[in-house]
Amino acid sequence: MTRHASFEALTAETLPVRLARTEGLVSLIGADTARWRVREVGDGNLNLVFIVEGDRGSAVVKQALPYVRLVGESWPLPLKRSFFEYHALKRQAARAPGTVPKVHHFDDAQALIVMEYLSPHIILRKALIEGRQLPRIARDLGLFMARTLFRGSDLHMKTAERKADLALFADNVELCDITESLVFSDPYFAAPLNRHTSPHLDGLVAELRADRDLKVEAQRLKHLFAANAETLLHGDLHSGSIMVTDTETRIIDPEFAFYGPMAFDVGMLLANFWMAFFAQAGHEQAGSRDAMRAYLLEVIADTWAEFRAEFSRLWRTERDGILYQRALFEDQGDTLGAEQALDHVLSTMWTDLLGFAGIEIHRRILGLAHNADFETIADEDLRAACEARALRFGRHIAVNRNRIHSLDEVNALACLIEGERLA
Ligand code: SR1
Ligand code: MG
Repeated sequence: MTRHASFEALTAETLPVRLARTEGLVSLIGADTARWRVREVGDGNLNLVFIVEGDRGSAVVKQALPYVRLVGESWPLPLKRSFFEYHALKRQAARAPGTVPKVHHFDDAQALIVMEYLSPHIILRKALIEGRQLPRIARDLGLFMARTLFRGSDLHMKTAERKADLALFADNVELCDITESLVFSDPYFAAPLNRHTSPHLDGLVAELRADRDLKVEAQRLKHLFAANAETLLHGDLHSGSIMVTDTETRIIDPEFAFYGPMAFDVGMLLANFWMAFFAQAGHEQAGSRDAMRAYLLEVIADTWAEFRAEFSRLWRTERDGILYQRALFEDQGDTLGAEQALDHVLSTMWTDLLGFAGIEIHRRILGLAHNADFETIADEDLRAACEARALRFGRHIAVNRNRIHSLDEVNALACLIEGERLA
């Protein structure tokens, strides 16, 4: 008997009956299940998501499906991803308190998690498409990444605990495989699930697929992703995995969690801000988005600055793991040695995050899973033009990552490429 033998997908109609005795839900919503209001709101690529409201309060019930929702039953996907999401949420809550939804209940057999309903939060990607400038995201996301990535690594954890955790998350094989294929390989050859917006991009797509330097770089990054089990990653940290209000930022959906390189989460997040930047031209019907573009570049610079500052603070105060031990540095009066090592770690991370950002941009335009920043641009030619600029930007930062030294340089490059649309 497998651990999911009794699994049955919920519907809005069956949920109140099937979860009527789930204490973690009943105590939140109220005992009279006839009064529960349930709606399925999942708009992601993989799962069912229900909002349940009642006399007492509300909750979200997220349930995995045994296949990729975006594609259908022809692409089976194990239910155990819910287990990894649950364990990642627990660890993130401990390492970066207040940044993820509270978990009220987990049912492994039914692959479901009952968690806090975040309201009036909206998905960050939607807010950026609408042109909303959220004041807190750079600080909140910089802190979230620094705290989860640092505290989940051998810089901080007891190494026996980290190794046990590494073994636990190593079983998240199929979700890693999605990333390994969809992000690092498919965009660079004619993979069956690929698609792109318009024939206007055909020439550029052919150019990128023939670009030896780019392909080698993408494979070096895949190598890093697969082989460098540095820390517990969120694993899918894009603007669709973040919920916001003007005063709060929460990070959701860590089902892709596994041990990988720190730069992956940071690069993916910044890539999504750069894509938002290049998509703004497609959302200018109601007025210029110049201020929004400037805001996005500032968010990128500030997120990286916040990340670096917090990571450096943790390096100086919580570096209790087996790496760069104090015994070798501070305890011998060699504070500068510890700072030198920190500079090495941050500068390697910088180089790698540019690579991960570049290929994340490519896969969202050339691969299976596109993003709404571009997809909601109705005019096909305009959409293709926005995407072409993002593709060229992605190629440049991925291939030249060893020769780019600051975010000012990268943001200046983004402005240069964006400026070509006006020339
Ligand atoms: C088949 S899943 C496609 C994408 O959706 C998820 O959100 C991840 O980003 C994945 O790569
Ligand atoms: Mg997701």
